[in-house]
Amino acid sequence: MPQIRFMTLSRFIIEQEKLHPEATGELSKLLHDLSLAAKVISLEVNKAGLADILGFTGDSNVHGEDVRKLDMFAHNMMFNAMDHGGHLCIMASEEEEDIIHIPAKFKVGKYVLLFDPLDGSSNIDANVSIGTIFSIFKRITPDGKPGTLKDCLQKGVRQVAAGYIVYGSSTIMVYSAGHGVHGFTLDPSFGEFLLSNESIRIPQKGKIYSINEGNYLYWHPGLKKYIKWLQEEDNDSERPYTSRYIGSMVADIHRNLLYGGIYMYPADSRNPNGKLRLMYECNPMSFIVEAAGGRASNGKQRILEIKPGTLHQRTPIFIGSEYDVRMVEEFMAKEEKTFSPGKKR
Ligand code: P6P
Repeated sequence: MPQIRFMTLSRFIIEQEKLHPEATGELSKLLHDLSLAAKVISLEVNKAGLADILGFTGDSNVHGEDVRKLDMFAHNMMFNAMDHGGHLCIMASEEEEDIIHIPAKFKVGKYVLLFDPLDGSSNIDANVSIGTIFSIFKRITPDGKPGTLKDCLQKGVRQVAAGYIVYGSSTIMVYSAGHGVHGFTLDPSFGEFLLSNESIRIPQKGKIYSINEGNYLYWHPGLKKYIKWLQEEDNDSERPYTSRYIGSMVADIHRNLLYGGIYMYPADSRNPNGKLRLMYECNPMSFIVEAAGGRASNGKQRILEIKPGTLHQRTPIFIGSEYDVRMVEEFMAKEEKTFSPGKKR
């Protein structure tokens, strides 16, 4: 009788903690609180045709993007799940322009949480997979006082943990606290995340590329040559690759993490910094992919080495199997002199 390994996220976190004597248990409790938020958000995301949640609030977020009710629900759920545990000194969210302080009535902790509560929200009404992304740092300002923007604006290499939850055919939470990348699938029948992918490793080379080819005209010439190269026939390098683009970064990267491949959101002649946000999208996803043996850059520099200037800054991103990210970097380097990202129109 094959032994069924009934490993819940909570039990796994505790067992992982035992492996590291220096652990105080605070990060474990933080991750546990995050999983609670994920369960509630998953419940709402998976309710079909719920009129009062789907659709637009009529508001727009800090970036002028239409905010959907589920975005704000997810943002509020993350805040309400995380503000009172005593583990955080400050938070930041894609949905809030400024940093988010811990209410004065709650204890201030030593960690910093940045999150995108619901990435891919333009897909909500079409029932396409969407996701929550989170990034965790240790504070760098003195303990005991409220956290500051300085605590948030740290290089990605300083993250102590990061992860995402993808709400798809099932709800999966993937995280790393620096000791491997592990995936847990939510069993809705009793509301537990069960270990489903232990020690995830991304294939060194993939056969899938993910990019919005509708922007081809505006791309770096080296990127244009790379994509055309991927579409040529060559058995040795397993070309042509397969194009898969969901339009939800978390879902695209999750698939490529398991199967191998590359996700790209480049700068182009209209958007000199691309579209995706460094602090709560690119840094956490890069932390995960690198921990799984992959690579993540802005085309020239490792994402995790980018020194942040502002909370919502954007960065181009090329992320996935090491071979594939290195290949696109080479194609772009050869054409560097012939491209300069234009000013945003
Ligand atoms: P485009 C979703 O809005 C998102 O931030 C990512 O999740 C996704 O990969 C990308 O933007 C899609 O953007 O311009 O291709 O529609």
